[in-house]
Amino acid sequence: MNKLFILVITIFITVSCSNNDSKVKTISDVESFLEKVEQEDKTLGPVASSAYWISSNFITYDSQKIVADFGKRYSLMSVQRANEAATFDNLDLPEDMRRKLDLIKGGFVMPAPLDETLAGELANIESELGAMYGSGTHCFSENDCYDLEAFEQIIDSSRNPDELLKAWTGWREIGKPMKDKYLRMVEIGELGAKDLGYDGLTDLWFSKYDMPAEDFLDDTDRVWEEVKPLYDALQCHVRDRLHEEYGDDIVPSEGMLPAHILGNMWGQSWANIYDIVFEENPNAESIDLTSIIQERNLTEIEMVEIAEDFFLSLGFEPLPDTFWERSLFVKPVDRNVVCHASAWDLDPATKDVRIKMCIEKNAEDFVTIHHELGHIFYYQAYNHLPSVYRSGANDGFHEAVGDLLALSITPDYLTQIGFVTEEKAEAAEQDPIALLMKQALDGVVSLPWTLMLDKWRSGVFTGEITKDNLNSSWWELREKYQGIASPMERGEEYFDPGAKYHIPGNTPYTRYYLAKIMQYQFHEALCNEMGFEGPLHECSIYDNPAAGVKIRDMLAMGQSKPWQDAFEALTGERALSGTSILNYYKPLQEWLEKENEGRSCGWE
Ligand code: X8Z
Ligand code: ZN
Repeated sequence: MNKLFILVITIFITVSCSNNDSKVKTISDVESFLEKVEQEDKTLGPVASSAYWISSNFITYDSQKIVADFGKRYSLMSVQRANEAATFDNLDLPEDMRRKLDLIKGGFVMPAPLDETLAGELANIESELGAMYGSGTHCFSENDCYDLEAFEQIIDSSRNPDELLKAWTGWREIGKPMKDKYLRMVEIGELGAKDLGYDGLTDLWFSKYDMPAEDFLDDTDRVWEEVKPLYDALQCHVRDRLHEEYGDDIVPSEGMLPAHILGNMWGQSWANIYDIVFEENPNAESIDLTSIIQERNLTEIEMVEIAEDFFLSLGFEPLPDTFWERSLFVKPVDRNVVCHASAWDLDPATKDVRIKMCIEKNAEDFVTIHHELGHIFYYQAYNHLPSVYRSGANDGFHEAVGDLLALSITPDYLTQIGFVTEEKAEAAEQDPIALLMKQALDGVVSLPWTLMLDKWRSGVFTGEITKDNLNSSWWELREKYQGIASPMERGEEYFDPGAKYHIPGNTPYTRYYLAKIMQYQFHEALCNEMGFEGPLHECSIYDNPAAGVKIRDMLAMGQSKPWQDAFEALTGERALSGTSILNYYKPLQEWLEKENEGRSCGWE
C-alpha cells in the first residue's frame, strides 16, 4: 500500500516537473507571459502585416504562397499563446490582467487546431478564397469579361432589367467554386474553436462582447424589433415605386423586391435608386454630392484630404507622410488587387497606417473614405496601448467612427467647406424628407442585411445549415429579414454567399449591424452635448471641440475596458438601442406611413 502511494507520488512529481504548464503559477509568470506577447507582436506583427499587404495588393501565385505560410505559422503561434493564457485560469488576478488574458484566449476568427497539417490546410484555403474573390472575373464569351467593379457599374446605374440580371448572375458565378473550400474551412475552424474551449465558432464569435453570447444575440434581435417597422415602411414604399417603374413582370405590387434592380450588387444599399424612389419637389433644390465631386474635378487624393480635414477639425493628429506614400487610392490597371476598401495598422511602432481602396469619384466612395479613415484615426488614437488592447471597444465601434462623421455631412457642413452656397444649403433643408430618404436608403436599408449575414454563417457553423441547403438557407434569410428575393431560381449548384467579400474573407459582419445602430446613438449624444436644438439630420459635429474631446477620449480607450464603459463615456448609456435611429428618421417614418396608406405592406 505504502509502496503504491510512493509510486503515485513519484509519477506525479515527474509529470509536474517535466510539464511546465502545471507548476504553480504566480502573477509574475503572467507578467512575463504578457511581456513576451507584447514583444512577439512588436517583432512578428509588422512582418506578417506586410505579407498580407503584398498579397492583397498583388494577387499572384507567390504572394498567396507566402501569406498562406505566414497564416499557418501565426495561427499556430496564436493558439499556443491562447493555451498558455489558459494555464492562468485558476489564478486570482487583478481585473486588468484577467482581461488581457481573456482577450488573448478569445482573439480568433477562424482558429486552427494545434496541428501543422490542419493549420496549413486552413491557411491555404483562406488565402485561396480571398484570392478567388479579389481576382474574380466572369466571361460571357471570349471578349466579354467583367470583374466586380465592371459588374457594379452596371448594377449601380442601369435601368435595363435584362442587363441588370446578366450582371447580377454573372458576378455570382465566382461563388460556385468556393463552396467546398468554404465548407472545409468551417469544418477545420470548428475543430479549432472547440480546442480553445468554445462550443464552436458561433460561440467564439459572439462571446467577444463582454456579456454572455446568448444575451448579446438577444440584444441585437431586440433592437431589430424596435427598428423593423421603419424598415418595413421603407420596403413597402420602395416596392410601390419600383412596381411603377418596372411593371408587374419584374416587381409585383405585393411581396418581395427582386435583388437585381436595387442599385447595389448585394441589395444592401438602395441609394442609387433614389431618383426612382423619391420624387423631389420641383421647387426644392437638393444637393447632389456626386455631381459636386465631379464638377470640382476632385482627385481621389483630394477626396481623402477633405475627409482627413474633418477628423483634424475634431482635434485628431494629422496622418503621417507614410500614409500618403504607401496607401493605395486608385485601382491599378495592370494587376489584380483586392479592391474592397480596407484600413491597415501595419506597424504601430512606426505609425505605419494605410488604406487600400479603388476610389471612384462619387458620393458613395466619399462616405467610404470617411469610413476607412475612421479605422485609421482609431489606430492612431490607441497606438499608446499594449498590443492586446489595440482594438475597438468592440468590433462595431471600429466600424462606427467614420460613419458617425459621415452623418455630419449635412448641407450646413458642405457650406462650411465651400462646396455649396448658403442659399443652396437652406433650400435643401426645406425638404427634409429628401435628405432623410437619401440617408435611409443606405442607413436603414442595410440593417436587416447586416443582421442576417451572420445568422446564415452561424447556422453553417452550428451545422443547422448543411451542404444541402447552403444556398436556399441564404435566400430564406434574405427573404425573411430584408423582404428581398432572388430574381431567378438559385439551386445548390450556386454559392451566392461567396459573392460577398466578407464570406470568403471571413470578416464577421455583426460589427456593421452594431455600427449602424450605435452611430445614431453617438450622433444624438454628441449633438445634445453640443447643445444643438434642431432636427438631428441637420446637426453636424464638424469643427466642434466638445464633440472632438468626447470621441477622442473614447477611441483612446481602445479595448482596455468593457465596451459598455466606452459607450457610456460618450453616450451616458450602456446598451444598444433603436431609439436614436428612430428619432433621427422620425419625420421620414411619419411621411412613409402616410404614403403607404392603402398599400398592402409586408411580405410572407
Ligand atoms: O466592408 C465594409 C468596409 C470595410 S470595413 C468598406 N463595409 C461593409 C460592406 O461593404 O459590406 C462598410 C459597410 C458594410
Ligand atoms: Zn470598416
